[in-house]
Formats: sequence, structure tokens, C-alpha cells
Amino acid sequence: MTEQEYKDLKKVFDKVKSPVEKKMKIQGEEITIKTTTLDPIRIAMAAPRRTGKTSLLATIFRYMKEHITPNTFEIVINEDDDNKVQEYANTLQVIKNAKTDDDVTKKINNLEASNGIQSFKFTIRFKQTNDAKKTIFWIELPFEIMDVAGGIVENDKNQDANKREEFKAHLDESSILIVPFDSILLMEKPITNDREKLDDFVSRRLSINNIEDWCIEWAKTRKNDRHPKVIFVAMKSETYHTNKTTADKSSRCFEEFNSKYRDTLFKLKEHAPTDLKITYTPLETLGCVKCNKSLFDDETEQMVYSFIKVDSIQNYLGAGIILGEIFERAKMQIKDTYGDAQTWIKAIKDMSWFEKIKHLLDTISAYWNEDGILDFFNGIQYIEQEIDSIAAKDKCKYARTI
Ligand SMILES: Nc1nc2c(ncn2[C@@H]2O[C@H](COP(=O)(O)OP(=O)(O)OP(=O)(O)O)[C@@H](O)[C@H]2O)c(=O)[nH]1
Ligand SMILES: [Mg+2]
Repeated sequence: MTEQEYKDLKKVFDKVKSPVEKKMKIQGEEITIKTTTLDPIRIAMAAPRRTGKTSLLATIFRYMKEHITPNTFEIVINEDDDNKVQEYANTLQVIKNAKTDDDVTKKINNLEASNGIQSFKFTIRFKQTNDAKKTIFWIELPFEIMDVAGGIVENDKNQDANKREEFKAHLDESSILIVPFDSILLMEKPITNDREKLDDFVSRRLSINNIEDWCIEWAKTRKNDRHPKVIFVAMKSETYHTNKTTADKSSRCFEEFNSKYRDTLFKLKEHAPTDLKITYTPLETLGCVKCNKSLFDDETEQMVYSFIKVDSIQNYLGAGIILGEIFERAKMQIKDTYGDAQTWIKAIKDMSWFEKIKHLLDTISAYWNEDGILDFFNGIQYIEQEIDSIAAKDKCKYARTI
């Protein structure tokens, strides 16, 4: 083994954190649980007030709980976070259950806005058991998504400046940026005498300038981040993405998005590393409401929408795409950090090779003997396989890479 190879190896193994040990009694037997936690995947969301950030979060969490059934791992959602998400999901359900069109409109307009900042966490935990040694080896991969009040994103002066800084710090550390946008604003074009005023109003409500600034801020801080990802999500758009209730307006929705966000897309590509991936997808959150009327008063610059109930429900359209993208990015992070698990496993099983690096492993931690390091890389390999199957599971014909 050359000096260089040895240095490269050390670089990888230095990142393998020593496990935290916990003893537990299961059916009278003492079991040791060793947990190694990988670096977290941070996700930021940037959108103005009333766009659907909290709805998006509630939807993907619910989807994850109901649809993702991993074979070798469990998805652990922090209990408090789960309750908060459930609470919001219940309020969405109330809208779905509304009996009349008036009621739908009223309930949609009355929904409470988020306050300040809330961080949501979930972990995918891979478990292996070694019966002979009575040890359970866990590898945990944590995810952290921040949900902020739209006012913070809009740089509203009434918002606490510290909260803005907190959001910015999270954004700078996020390898994934989700930008939900209100497609009703893009798609419903009420009759007006002053088109320019309407167009201005829409840009302001979409907070186009602020979103562009946050995107540039995020892109510029990605210098050392490989494979950064942006996901634009068309919210409140399910009736545009179906031909069940109306003509399929999905192409128009994308075109409207593309024209309004042209500069933002351009600047993202300009400032982010070249391996930036931008995805576009709709997301169904309510699935049973349709905007049937929009009125714009160009004197007061007020917009009023009303909604009707429709039957079409496209459960979770787009949710699998968003999660698939998140998991795919997680896999890339693991690969970038630990290299190719399969190559390591082969090498470790080759005893002569192992003897050569034994000294290196000993200096890192006594735990990383041959068995420990094999457990770890086997675990990494399973996580990668599982992520592949989750990412490949759902397709959405309206999603695209930009
Ligand atoms: N028409 C329509 N409205 C929806 C849909 N999903 C959510 N909404 C409504 O959009 C509004 C805003 O949703 P939120 O998820 O609270 O938006 P937010 O971005 O978190 O807003 P802030 O917390 O104020 O920043 C709520 O009144 C929801 O009921 C949808 O599919 N269609
Ligand atoms: Mg919110």
C-alpha cells in the first residue's frame, strides 16, 4: 500500500464516527445497542406567506408514514414533530370535509399561518443484529427540514431579526432547497383594465425578488457542496394537473412558472456549482378544491378567489418525487463521504489488506476492528440499496428536470 493510498483511506475512516453505546434489557437479556449517526441532510424551504410550506411538510410526512415501508430500516419521526404535523394534516382534512363551496372557501381563507420557525426531524435507522454477540448495530441518517413563517422569507420588518438569521444559517447549511410556489396566482388571470398592475401584484405576492435573493444566497454558499438540489413545487395545482375535472393545464402551469421564474432559474445556475440539479413537480395537498373565480380590484389591488369542491382526488401526486429527490441526495452525500461501500467490504474481507490497515483502524477507535468496520459498510450498502428502491418507487408524469 502506498503512502497516498494510506492517506486516502485515513480520510475516509476518520469520518466514520465511533458508535454511541447504550445497554437495554430485552426479555431479561442485556443487549448492547451501538449507534453511529451520519451527518444530517438539511433541507430549507423558501416561499412567501400562504404558499403552502406547512401543507407541503404535512403532506410529505404523512406520505412517508403511509407509503414508505422499508425492508431493513425504520423511519423514525420525532414524536413532537409528528404531533405538530398531524395537527396541521387534520386541519387540511377539515377543509376536505367541508360540505359546501362557501364553506371550502371560508375554511381555506381562515387557515392559521405559521409563527416563527419550526424545525422538523426524521431519521432513517438501519438495524442489524448480531445474535451471537447480543449487540444491535444501528446506523442513523438524520434529516432536518425547517418550516418558517412566510413573513421571514419576505423580509417583513415586523419579523424578529434573529429568526431571519436563524433561517439564513439553516439555508446556508442546506444541500436541498425546496421552493414551493402558489400556482393559482400564476394560472388564474382575472379580467382587468390594468394588466401591468395585475402582473406586478402577482410578482409581489409570489415575492419573486425575495425568492431570487434567497436562491442566490443559497447557491453562493454551495461552493463546497457536491450535488446541490433545488425542488420547485407547484402548490394548489392539482386541478391543473388532471384532465378529470377540467382540461389538463399542466403544460401551461409549467410555462407560467418558467416565465415568472426565468431570472431566478438563470441566477441559480449561474451561482451554484455545475452539478446543481433543479427539479419541478406539482404536489397535491388538498386534492378536492378548485379555484372557480378570481376577482382583481385594480384600485385597491386586492385579489379575491373562491373555490368549489371537486371529486377528483389524486392522492399524494408529487409527494414521492419530492421524497425521492431528498433520499437520492442523501445517498450522494453518503457516497461522497464514505466512498464505495462494496469496494471497502471486498477489501476488508481480504485479510492481507486488513492487516495492513489494522494499525490505522486501531488509531481511530477500538470499535473499528474487522467486524465493526464490516458492519458499518454493510449497513451503508443496505441504506444505499433501500434509498434506491424508495427513490425509484414513485413516478409523476408532470415532474421534470430543468
Ligand atoms: N386551493 C388550495 N389551497 C390550499 C391547498 N393546500 C393548501 N392550501 C391552502 O393554502 C393556505 C396556505 O397554506 P400553508 O401550508 O399554511 O402555507 P404556508 O406557506 O405555510 O404559510 P405561512 O405559514 O403563512 O408562511 C392554507 O389556507 C391552505 O388551506 C390546495 O391544494 N389548494
Ligand atoms: Mg406555514
